[in-house]
Amino acid sequence: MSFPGVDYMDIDSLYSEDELMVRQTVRDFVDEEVLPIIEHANREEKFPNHLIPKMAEMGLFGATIKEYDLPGLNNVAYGLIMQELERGDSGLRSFASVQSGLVMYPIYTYGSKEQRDYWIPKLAAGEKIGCFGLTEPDFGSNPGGMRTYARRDGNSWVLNGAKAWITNGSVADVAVVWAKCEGTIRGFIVEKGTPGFTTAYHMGKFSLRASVTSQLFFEDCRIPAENVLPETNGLKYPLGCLTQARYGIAWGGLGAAMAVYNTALEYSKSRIQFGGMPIASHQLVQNKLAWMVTEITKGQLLATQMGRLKDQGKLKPHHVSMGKMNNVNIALECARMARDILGANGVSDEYPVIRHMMNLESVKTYEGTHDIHNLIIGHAVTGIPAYNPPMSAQAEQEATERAAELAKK
Ligand code: TGC
Ligand code: FAD
Repeated sequence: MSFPGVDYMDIDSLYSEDELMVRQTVRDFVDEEVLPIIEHANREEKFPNHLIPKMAEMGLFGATIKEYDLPGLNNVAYGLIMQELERGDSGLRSFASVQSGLVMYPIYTYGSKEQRDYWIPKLAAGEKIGCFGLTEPDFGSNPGGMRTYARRDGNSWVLNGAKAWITNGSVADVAVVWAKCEGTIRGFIVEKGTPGFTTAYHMGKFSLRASVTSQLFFEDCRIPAENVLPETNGLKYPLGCLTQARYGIAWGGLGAAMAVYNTALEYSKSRIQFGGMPIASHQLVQNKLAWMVTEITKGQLLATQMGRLKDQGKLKPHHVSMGKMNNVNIALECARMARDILGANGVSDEYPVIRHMMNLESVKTYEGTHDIHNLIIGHAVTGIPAYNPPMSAQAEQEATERAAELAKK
């Protein structure tokens, strides 16, 4: 059955015919190709690889790029794609986010013409899969502290270090890796199979099971000098990529919220308890449904305004933080309420609710945790960065000693 959408306040009137057509195309794809197989993929802890060529054929990778015969869609249409993909599964949206926002975006924006001409068509066609290595075992929210280093040696760069929690890491043909070198941070294109580059799966994940997550290791990994992204020179370059991916997640969260709300609504209308009335007739259940549809509607307005600002070149990273933080948070709350409304069925994968709920725990953490986004908003409104509060002399001494210990390992 086709997904009816969630449109409490004629939000569709804010979208153009083209935007609605793009949404419908992806909505149909998710209904027909994703929903029938996703619970199995989730159980088996496997990404549904057979969907990659179909997603590429639909132009879902690099959809906003105007060159290389790519669709050149506006940012609202792109957001609606992400919404529908995540209505299917966060892992599917993750795949598209990483490929488009974290791999194609930096190569297209910071890469040389040769790098763009070589990689963009292959990544768009899904012939090559990419991953983005920023997080390290000891540096998640604070990527500026990273300990992966690149050293120039003649016509090569030599990489040493490790990255953790990398989506698509073990299956990627190419990794965009961020490393410290010559007093700054730069992005490097590292191809699968390069000697000194190995990967390992993160096993035992109870969230985003239909998505591959891996560690990347670099041990005297020598890559050609021309594999550096020439325009990168500082932390703001990887953070700029995150702004792209976070924008997509703000829309994606809505998709997951719509999926669980719709499931809970339908379930509550058919589940009979106490005297023959459906549970939807009870005030406490209606209160939950009312909260969910209110928050989804507010989230739609937030995402749509973000998209319009992005198209006008006015969207700031701290706006995106509000979208990512809020829409993922309300999606997780919706999932928890939906799980409750479904009673015991809420913990069974016969329904999509528990899968979305578990997925959203990761989505709340990656691309900047909920609290980091609150700090970014706090920084924007007060002008005071609170990420790294001043330390007492003793705490600073202890931190220096800890860092020295870590560096020895
Ligand atoms: P700070 O001094 O504030 O900033 C350094 C420079 O960067 C600029 N900047 C940004 N530029 C573009 N976009 C952004 N979002 C930016 N945020 C900051 C800033 O203006 C400055 O520029 P300049 O010219 O002065 O040098 O840096 P900080 O070290 O104090 O850190 C700030 C903080 C905490 C906000 C930042 O480190 C942060 O965002 N941390 C969160 C890390 C994170 O989100 N990691 C995500 C890893 S990738 C991932 O999770 C993929 S999941 C994919 C999937 O499966 O979907
Ligand atoms: P930490 O930074 O250790 O944070 C732990 C807790 O401390 C959080 O609650 C955080 O909010 C809080 N905290 C930290 N600093 C502060 C502070 N200053 N003030 C207040 N609270 C604070 N990374 C990539 O580079 N590429 C990927 O493709 C990728 N994919 C991922 C896929 C999955 C499934 C997951 C789970 C993660 C992925 N990540 C990826 C990593 C992700 O970006 C990090 O997990 C995230 O940035 C948080 O880092 P951390 O886990 O080290 O948590």
